[in-house]
Amino acid sequence: MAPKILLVNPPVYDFAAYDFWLKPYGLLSVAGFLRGKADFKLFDYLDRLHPFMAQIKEFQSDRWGRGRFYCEKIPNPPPLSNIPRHFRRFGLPRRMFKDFLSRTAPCDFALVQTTMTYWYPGVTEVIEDIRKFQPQAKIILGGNYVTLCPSHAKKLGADLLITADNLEPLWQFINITPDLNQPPLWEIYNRLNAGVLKLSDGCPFSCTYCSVPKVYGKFKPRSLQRALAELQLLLKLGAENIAFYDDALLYKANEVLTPFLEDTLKRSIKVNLHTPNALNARFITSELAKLIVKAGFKTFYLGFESVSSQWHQATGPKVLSDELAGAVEHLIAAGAAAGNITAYQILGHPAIDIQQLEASMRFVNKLGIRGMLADFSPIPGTPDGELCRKYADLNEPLFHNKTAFPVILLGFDETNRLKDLQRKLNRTLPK
Ligand code: B12
Ligand code: SF4
Repeated sequence: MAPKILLVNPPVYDFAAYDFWLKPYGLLSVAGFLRGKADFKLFDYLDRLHPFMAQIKEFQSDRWGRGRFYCEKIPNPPPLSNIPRHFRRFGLPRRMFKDFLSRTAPCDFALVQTTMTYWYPGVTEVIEDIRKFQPQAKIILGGNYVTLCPSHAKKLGADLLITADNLEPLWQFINITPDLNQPPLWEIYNRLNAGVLKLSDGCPFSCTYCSVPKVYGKFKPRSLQRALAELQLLLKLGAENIAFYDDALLYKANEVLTPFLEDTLKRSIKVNLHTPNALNARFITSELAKLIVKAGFKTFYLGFESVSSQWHQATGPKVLSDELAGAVEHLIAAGAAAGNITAYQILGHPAIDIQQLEASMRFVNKLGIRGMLADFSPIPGTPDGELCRKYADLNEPLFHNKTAFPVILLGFDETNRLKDLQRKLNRTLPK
C-alpha cells in the first residue's frame, strides 16, 4: 500500500505578514518527486483560497493575486517584549488543523515546511498538534529555518531534519525512490490563483548579508522542459499569476530566462509574471526589458540597497546607481508602468553609517519609481549576520525578525522616521 503523507505549511507568528505570493514551494517540490507513489493530504495554514478565508472580503486577492491573511493578536514572545509593535498569529485558526487531524486517517509521515528562521513558533505548534492527534506519524522538517538553524531546529522534536537540498536522507527514511523529473504537486490545492516557478538555483554574487551563496553555491540552471511542464500544470489548475522564486533570475538570461519566455510567447501563453525576489538591475538591457514586458511581467522588484559605492564595496557590489537608472529607463521604454517598478533598500543593515540611506531613497524617488525599505534580518553564518551578534543573541532565531532588528539597531523613533520618509516620497509619485 502507498504510504500516507501529510503536507503542512505552518501558520506565521510575526509582527506583519502579507501574502506576497507565498507558497510552500520546497514542500510541494518534494511531494512532486513522489507523485503517484504516496497518498497525500495537504493542510496549508496560509491558503487564502481556503473556504474560511475566501468568503471574507478583507482577504480577497488584489489584481495580481496578493492579499491579507486572517490573523489574531497575541502577546509578544518574551525575547521581543521590548519591541513596541503588536505581535500576531497569521493563518487559519488552530482548531481547524486539530479538526482536520482528527478526521484524517492515520498518516505514516508528516512533511512540514519551514520558512523564515524567526517563524519557528508556527512549526512548534504544528509538531505539537501532530504528536497529539496523529502520534504514529513520523515528522520531517525541511526548508530555510532547518537549513540555517539546524541545532535550534533539532530541539523542536521532529524525527528527521532535511537541510538545504540534500534529499537523500529523506528518500532513505521514507523508503521511496523519487522521480526527480516530476514538477511540484500543485494539484493538491483545490483552488489556485497564483503559483511559483524557479528556473535556477544559487547565485553568482556573494553579498555579505545573504545565505544563498553558502547554502546553494554558484548559479545552476534547472531543466527548461520541467519548468515549462510546471507552467502548463499551473495554468491548467487556474493560476493567473506566477511569481519567480529564483535568486538570480536574470543571470545568463540568454541560456535560461530568454528561452523560457520565448517558448511561452510561441505558445501564446497569457499569464501575469512577478518577481518578488529582487531582480538584478545590472542585467536589464533594452532587449531583455522588451522581452520580459512582452512576455507578461507585471510587477518589477529591483534590488538596489544603497547609492553608496563604499557600502557596495563592503557588502559585495550588486547594483550601482547608474545601473538602476538604466534598468528603469529600459523597462519604462518597453512599456512597464513606472508605478509597478519598486526598488528595495535595506533598512537596519549594520553598516548603515556608510549606506547613505536617505540619499538612496531620494535617488530612487527621482527615478519616478516606488521605493521599499526591506528590513534587515541578520542571518547567522553570513558575515553581516555575525557582525550583529553584539546587538542581539542570534542563537534565538526570534532575534532575526526583520521588523525587530532595525528597531534594536536604530531605535523605534529613527526606524519610524525612515519608514515615514519612504511613505512620503512614494506619495509624491503619480498614482
Ligand atoms: C522566495 C523567497 C522569498 C519570498 C517568499 C517566500 C515564502 N514562501 O515565504 C519573498 C520574496 C516574499 C521573501 C521575503 C523575504 N525574505 Co526571502 N527568500 C526567498 C528564497 C529565494 C526562497 C525561499 C523558498 O521558498 N525556498 C523553497 C524552494 C524555492 O527551495 P528549493 O531549493 O526548491 O527547495 C528544496 C530544498 O530546499 C528542500 N526543501 C525546501 N523546503 C522543504 C520542506 C520539506 C518538508 C522538505 C523535506 C524539504 C524541503 O527540498 C526542495 C527540493 O529540492 C530564499 C533564498 C533561497 N534560495 O532559499 C530567501 C530567504 C528565505 N529570504 C530571506 C529574507 C531575508 C527575506 C526578507 C526578510 C527580505 C526583506 N527584508 O524583506 C523577507 C521576509 C518576508 C517576511 N514576511 O518576513 C532569507 C532568510 C531570512 C531568515 N532569517 O530566515 C533568505 C534565505 C535569503 C537570504 N537573504 O539569505 N523571500
Ligand atoms: S545577489 Fe541576491 S541572492 Fe545573490 S548573494 Fe546577493 S542578495 Fe544573495
